Amino acid sequence: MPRGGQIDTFLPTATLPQLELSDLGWTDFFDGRFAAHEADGLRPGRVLSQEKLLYLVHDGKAELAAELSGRFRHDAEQHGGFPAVGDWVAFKPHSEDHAIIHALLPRRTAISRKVPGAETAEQVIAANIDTVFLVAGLDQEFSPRRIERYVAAMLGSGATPVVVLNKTDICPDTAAAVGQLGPISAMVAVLQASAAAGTGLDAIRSYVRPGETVAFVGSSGVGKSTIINRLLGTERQQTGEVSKAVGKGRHVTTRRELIPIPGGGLLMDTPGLRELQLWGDESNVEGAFEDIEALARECRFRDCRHELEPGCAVRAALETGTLTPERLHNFEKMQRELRFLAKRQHWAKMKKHQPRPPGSDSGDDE
Ligand SMILES: Nc1nc2c(ncn2[C@@H]2O[C@H](COP(=O)(O)OP(=O)(O)OP(=O)(O)O)[C@@H](O)[C@H]2O)c(=O)[nH]1
Ligand SMILES: [Mg+2]
Ligand SMILES: [Zn+2]
Repeated sequence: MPRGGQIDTFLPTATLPQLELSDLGWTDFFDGRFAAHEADGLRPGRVLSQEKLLYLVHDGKAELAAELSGRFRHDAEQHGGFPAVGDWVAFKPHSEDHAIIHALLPRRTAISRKVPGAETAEQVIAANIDTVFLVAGLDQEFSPRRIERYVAAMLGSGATPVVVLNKTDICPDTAAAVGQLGPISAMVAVLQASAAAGTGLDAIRSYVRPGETVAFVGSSGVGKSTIINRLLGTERQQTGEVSKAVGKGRHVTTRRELIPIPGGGLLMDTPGLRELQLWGDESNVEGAFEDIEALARECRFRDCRHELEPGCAVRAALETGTLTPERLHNFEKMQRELRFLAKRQHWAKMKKHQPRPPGSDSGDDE
């Protein structure tokens, strides 16, 4: 691949010090899975960032700009399976800072959603994540239902979701905000922080253990990059003013990026999500609404729709206030979405649907 232009701007100016593969998140899980590639003379590297079909890979010694081999690309176009940020790949070095990726290693965990738009395909937002911080701002954008949705969407990922309520400095009553989360706050850890005032950061930092990867996910403007800068102790990530007119962030971060911290752990910054279309099956979502599932088991009729049936425990809980109508509505909406997704997946399979390459999904990261 000729040097210059795109690649030069893609390669960061300051390269990282030498790292062990374990510093980058390599574990026994990958050892056995890499053996066959090692026999082929390939080397392992982790994808730190991606720009269309160009990947920035770190192998412990250096960062390399990498492209997919023709065969890999062809297979991925036919069957899906493009590398995502956080993935481990098997590559062949081409020159000092350029490589060809020949294979993708299986993922320990994967945070996925349906690609934005009409297409029925999975998009892996982040691979091999240990903890996913669902960041929300305690400002006028605060939405307990959105947090509930994010938690439910993460349960099937294999990563541990942790809610971070940021901007406590501008919230007059944080206890009330936590209260609005309802049963969610008993299911996952809920941290409070102010990246601006520098409070609550130690609790976040305690999840960033050597060799572990944490990702920051959430709407634009909630303070993901600001928190990351505080954790790093430098203004590495660009952050932005929230537009007063719209009350929304301006999507300052434009691509996913994995940042190894000298001394341990890796942080992933992501662009603000506008929508998180669900990908997975109903059982994942049910896990986030165990209280409603338990109530439904108490209904007199097994197929109770919680409408006009007598002996309905769900309606009884709504009347006493132990269950809020908003939470029930959110659950039912997510169930409907996943049922619809299952139908679409079925149709897509019948149509022998072909996924498109990454990078053409400008929709996320709006
Ligand atoms: N008051 C207050 N403002 C904060 C805090 N954390 C971040 N901000 C501000 O919120 C705005 C958005 O912060 P970013 O870190 O860029 O938000 P982001 O989540 O990375 O946004 P995208 O990159 O667009 O997804 C900036 O103006 C920050 O200064 C906080 O704890 N308190
Ligand atoms: Mg950002
Ligand atoms: Zn019922």
